[in-house]
Amino acid sequence: MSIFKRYSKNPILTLKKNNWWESKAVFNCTASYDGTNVHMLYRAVGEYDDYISRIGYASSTDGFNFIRRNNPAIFPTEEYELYGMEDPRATQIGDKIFITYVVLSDYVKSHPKVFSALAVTKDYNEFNKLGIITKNFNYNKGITFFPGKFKLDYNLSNNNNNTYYLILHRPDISTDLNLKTIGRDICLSITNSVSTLNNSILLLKPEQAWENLKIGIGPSPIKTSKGWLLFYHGVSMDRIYRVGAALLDLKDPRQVIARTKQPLLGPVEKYEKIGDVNNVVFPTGAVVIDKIILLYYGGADKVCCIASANLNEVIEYIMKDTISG
Ligand code: BMA
Repeated sequence: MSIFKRYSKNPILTLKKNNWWESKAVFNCTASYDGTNVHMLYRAVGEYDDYISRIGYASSTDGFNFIRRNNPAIFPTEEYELYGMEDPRATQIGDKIFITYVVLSDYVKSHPKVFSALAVTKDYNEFNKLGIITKNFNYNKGITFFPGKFKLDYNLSNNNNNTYYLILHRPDISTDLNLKTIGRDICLSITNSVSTLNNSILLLKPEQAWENLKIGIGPSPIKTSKGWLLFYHGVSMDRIYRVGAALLDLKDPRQVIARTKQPLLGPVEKYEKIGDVNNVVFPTGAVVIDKIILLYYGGADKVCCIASANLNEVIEYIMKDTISG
């Protein structure tokens, strides 16, 4: 039995036939919570010819019932966004929300490169686009910031006070990593600039059969008394997307304290098994309200869903079902 319970009214968002930009699919939703409202951004598709995605916005006072905005929140305006924007991931840092998203879809044949870009907002109304942040890599998607800067024992010559942004990502090549496996791992970039990812270390690599093809980061890490709680997606060789989790050391998130052996959630329900891409549970958002984690995920590249669990029980579970410690 899964520790996460699917919301009985899943899916919470489905396509809107009469709204052109979200008339085919809405999925892979991210979220932030300001103490009153849960703000959601989600990937939306309105046609299959070019498969260009836009990002929609919805808000909720209880985390379950969302009111959608009619127009896309983030849509292509820059040259690098010409082929759409996919899989937003939001992180609150100070009074700003940092939103990463994938640009130049790999479904667009003429654009083999896949980058990730950053936009910043304070209110989910105006989005300040800061450009591509993965220029050092040929292919890099699934980027999530840690919520805040870190004081770490790590020497970048241009940083005097040793405080860094920590950014989780998945590069395919590695200029400075000496990785044995390539394009399958979650890496951690330690940087004092949000505009370029570099100085990466390998954080997690696939360990179990259900995540053997690749793993990729999910929502922004959640701070708990036992460590940083990290959800990620793991893809098996037969391309089934499931959810795994890890705990990282609070003071030094380069240290992995524990990690699930078994997936926490995988495709079971029809809305997870059948869609535009079958058998996908793809988590990109998480908020904690009254010690309950609400995990937001895309089902089969078609709909947005929620699964919830008690925060302490999830942590206990990960510590028990662990592959390192
Ligand atoms: C990933 C991304 C996600 C998608 C998943 C499953 O590579 O493209 O947007 O949900 O594949 O198709």
